[in-house]
Amino acid sequence: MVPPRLDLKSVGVPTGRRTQAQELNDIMRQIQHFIDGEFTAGSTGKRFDKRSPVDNAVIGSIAEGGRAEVDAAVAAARRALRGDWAALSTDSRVAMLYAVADEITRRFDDFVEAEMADTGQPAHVMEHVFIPRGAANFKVFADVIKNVPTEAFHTDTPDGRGALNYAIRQPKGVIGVVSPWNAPFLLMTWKVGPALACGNTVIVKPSEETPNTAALLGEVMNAVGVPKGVYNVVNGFGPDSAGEFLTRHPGVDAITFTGETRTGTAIMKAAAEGTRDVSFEMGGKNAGIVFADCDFDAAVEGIFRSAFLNTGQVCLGTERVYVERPIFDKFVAALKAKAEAVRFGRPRNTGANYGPLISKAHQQKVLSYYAKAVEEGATVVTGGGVPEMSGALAEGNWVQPTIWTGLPETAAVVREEIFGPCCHIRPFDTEDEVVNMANDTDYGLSTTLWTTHLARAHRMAARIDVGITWINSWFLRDLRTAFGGAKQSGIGREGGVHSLEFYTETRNVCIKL
Ligand code: NAD
Ligand code: 6OD
Repeated sequence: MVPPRLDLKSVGVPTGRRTQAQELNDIMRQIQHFIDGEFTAGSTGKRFDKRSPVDNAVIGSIAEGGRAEVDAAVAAARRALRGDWAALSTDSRVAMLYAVADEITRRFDDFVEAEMADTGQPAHVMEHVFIPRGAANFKVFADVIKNVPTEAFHTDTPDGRGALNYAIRQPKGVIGVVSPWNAPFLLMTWKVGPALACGNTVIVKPSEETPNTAALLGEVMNAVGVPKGVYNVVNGFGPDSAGEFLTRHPGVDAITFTGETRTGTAIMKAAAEGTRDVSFEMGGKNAGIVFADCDFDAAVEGIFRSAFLNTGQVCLGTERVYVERPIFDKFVAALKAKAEAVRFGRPRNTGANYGPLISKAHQQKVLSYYAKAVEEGATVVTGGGVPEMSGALAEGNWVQPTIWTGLPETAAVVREEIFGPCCHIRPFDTEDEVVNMANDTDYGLSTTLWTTHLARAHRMAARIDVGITWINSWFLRDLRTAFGGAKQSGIGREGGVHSLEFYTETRNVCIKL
């Protein structure tokens, strides 16, 4: 699929007298790095294919960065850090970030198309969730940096004249941003927005699966006059490629990473060299808890979204569902009906509302868990395989939304993050029992809890070891709040003023009066 309306200046492809269709095709085929304000193929000469999740057709060729590209990006980011970017007043920087958000909004359709091409997810998810959040990620942190005060103390001294202590915030430096593929634009800008608002410069390493929107953002930066070197993108893989070279580079002052917990472990080791700071958002095996006193229809809809949105590829998603026994059978039947009603198809197909998984490799991983669930004795309530697709779509990475019951809490599909459209549902009888089961995991990202009993909701929220508990809701975000994972789901908190802790160094100034 060739997405329409991508800007022809996009990735440094010479336009010449070629037809628009040819040019658009080239843009899809040539994803470049964005270094020092220029799109470049880099010097490795290596490229790799981008395949569409819907049919595995090759839709792009991505430049693979090596040490030279990372070196160039770091050099550019360091120049900008001390040069043109540092020279801007906070007001000017804030105005520029507002302009970035406005330009994203102006080119909304381009971002929607680019992200749809990368992920194969339906247009409505891009239009209502992922792309608007990209714009918001710049505006919210522009507001934060403008409005959050720093501390000041009047200090007593023996001579009675006193001293004034006050804090100033300085940018931390060059920030390495390593992003995943599941919500590429939202998750990348969630880091780039606050990093730039705080006066840092960034080098983004997007997922090798989803390079398009990071490249488009380079165009946006140039269009609104963000100085060269402030925003850089180097494409490539993780180990022994751009990801590792970036995170090991001594010119990178701090690393913010979103992805798998085991990748976080590797990046933490890299960051230990030079004792650089890290902020990590990682995996989850999140519980959904449904009490018999819930608003039943809302709970079914909420768990359906949390288990199956984005084909289950949401770190905050629910792969373990616990339902209070009196409504267990009714709940399972209602969720089954919704799961069986999804309509698979291409992102722009108005008759479809459900997309594929990101890659063949991921499809194989998810299907291996589907097989494992059966081996471990699960009752397959629905799904468990690949839907029947015709024509080119038969080559896509489709899997059925899948619900299991009947497994012990020790089963692999109940313990391990699958990151697919599936969940195990188990009945429970008491609050203590369900709290123990919800907390019996190495992860601690989120919970969604459904009850109309106010005291119980508060009680449960305090007892579940996660970064965020949603009550009668899921993925309802206020970007001013602290966001992050407990246990192996993350290190640190971002959001609102919490992002300032990571993206700035607070310095104290003490004046004897
Ligand atoms: P991943 O860890 O495989 O890859 C993420 C990024 O890290 C990619 O850009 C990849 O190229 C890079 N990378 C891989 N190995 C690296 C290395 N050794 N050094 C440097 N970079 C390296 O994750 P993914 O498969 O892209 O995303 C899915 C995972 O992300 C899931 O586990 C999901 O739970 C997690 N996730 C968490 C959150 C959150 O907010 N907690 C959000 C989204 C996704
Ligand atoms: O909403 C966010 O800020 C956020 N980090 C969401 C993560 C989604 C994971 O797939």
